Amino acid sequence: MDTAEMIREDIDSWETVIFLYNAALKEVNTKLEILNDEFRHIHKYNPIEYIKTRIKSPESIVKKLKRYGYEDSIENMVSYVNDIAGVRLVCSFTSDIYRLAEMIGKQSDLTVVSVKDYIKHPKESGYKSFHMLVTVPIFLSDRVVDTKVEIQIRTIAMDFWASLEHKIYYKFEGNAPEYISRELREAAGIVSNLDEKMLQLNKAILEAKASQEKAEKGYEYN
Ligand code: 0O2
Repeated sequence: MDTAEMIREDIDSWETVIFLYNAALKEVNTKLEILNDEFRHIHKYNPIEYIKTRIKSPESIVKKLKRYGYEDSIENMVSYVNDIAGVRLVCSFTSDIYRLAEMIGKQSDLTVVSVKDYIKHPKESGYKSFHMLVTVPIFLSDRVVDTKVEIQIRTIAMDFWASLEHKIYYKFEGNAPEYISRELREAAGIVSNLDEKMLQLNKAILEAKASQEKAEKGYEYN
């Protein structure tokens, strides 16, 4: 059963819906923490720098429904607003993003509904991030409800840009002067260059460390 079916059956209160989305956030958050811990345990490396979770505000939900041309009802909200429960994974390098997306895709109790790769295909604004819409089963006392969660995966640099751009855009309510949009796109380009530079540097550091270790081992045997 999904959230919309559950609402059609009997439950139509805002509190119940928010309870479900909160439960879904907890499930996904715990899952991601375990994946991160396992990765650290095996590879001595953290792919996730930090995790943020949020429930979309009622004002933003209503705005989105209006933008899509739907009336504001609980049924429309669970059917058409996919990011009511949102998890943001922030990592160091772009390579971590795809590694995490693959790990999430392999979780047998998560269903990947859709994927949007705004890293390979950035938005007009310059926005970059990897989005996955998943459903997670929430086990209640008498039923199981598949609940949607949007997972956004991005680097620290992408997160820095997106957070500031979001604030600036909100100040203009989407109608920023052209030169501001242009400069934000330019800043997004700088962020991409920085991400690329840090990725290359990290590769160089790992290679240098590996050859140093190899040389030290060789020295021990002689
Ligand atoms: P907030 O405040 O973060 O909740 P869909 O969800 O598929 O029906 P939508 O909304 O176009 O359609 O989905 P998309 O493109 O996956 O974007 C959803 C979220 O991604 C946004 O939620 C933002 O969090 C983020 N996002 C998308 N585009 C941009 C952008 O240009 N700049 C920034 N800073 N963030 C962006 P909300 O509802 O807009 O906001």
